[in-house]
Amino acid sequence: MKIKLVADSSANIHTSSDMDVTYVPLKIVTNTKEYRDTADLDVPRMLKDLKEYKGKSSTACPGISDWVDAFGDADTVFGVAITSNLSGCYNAATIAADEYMSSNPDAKVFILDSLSTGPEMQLILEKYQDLINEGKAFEEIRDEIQSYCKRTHLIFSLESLDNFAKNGRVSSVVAKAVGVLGLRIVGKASDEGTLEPMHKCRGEKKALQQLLTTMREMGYNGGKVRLAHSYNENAANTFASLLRENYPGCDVTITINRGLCCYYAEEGGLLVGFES
Ligand code: X90
Repeated sequence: MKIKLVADSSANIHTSSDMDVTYVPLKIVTNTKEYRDTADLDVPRMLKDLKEYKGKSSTACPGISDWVDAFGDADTVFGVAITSNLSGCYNAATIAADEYMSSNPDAKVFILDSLSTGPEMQLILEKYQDLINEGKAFEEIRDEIQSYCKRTHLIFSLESLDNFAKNGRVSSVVAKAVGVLGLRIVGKASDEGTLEPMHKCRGEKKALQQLLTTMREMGYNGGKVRLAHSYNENAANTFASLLRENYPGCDVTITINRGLCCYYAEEGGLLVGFES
């Protein structure tokens, strides 16, 4: 029996070697160019291009056939998609799942709406992999992953919400309040899967302290943490050390955001996925 794990590219972990995940790329689009968020996308180059580019840019989710292609010839598929409240990705994935199951009557497909993105999706994929390795049945895995994602969370520190505002995914009033030099917004993925700003912090050090406080308030007590940064290794390393000082032995790893997350989290952004 062939089991497959699939996720859209906002999960960021194309480079991970211990998990076999098939990625369905989102796209970053300008009037002159289209960047597919695949494993070989040169993200720093894309960010440089976008900085120089004066026109409008946006993103696009994968289509139904992209998901069906990712399912390949698997008998069992487990997947996870970026929040359905900010993207059409999950919707396309569920239509693809229905199509796949009607043309392969023995196949089973389950796609989870993460109501989140980035490193929280990474945690979910790791959990799927553990459950598969334990040899659990499809239905058990489907139920367990749904309870697991109730105790996974995503918080972030961002320096700019411009691309969110330009694409109508937060109000421009919220975005303007953040775009002040040196100010960072600390917030979370809400229960509905939208961006919820919580605190304005002056300077990175304060933002990192606030992230830790927010994690605690949300029930963090030494569980797994996955950090993903947009070329801000310093913030990620400092935050990882802060965590280890406070929770000795906690399991923290660091990845770099891929195209989609880098586009929205923008330079300096830090995303924190964690278990409560
Ligand atoms: O369908 C599309 O075009 C994709 C739209 C994606 C919009 C959200 C991207 C979020 C990237 C930024 C920081 C975390 C925010 C959390 C909100 C759930 C990551």
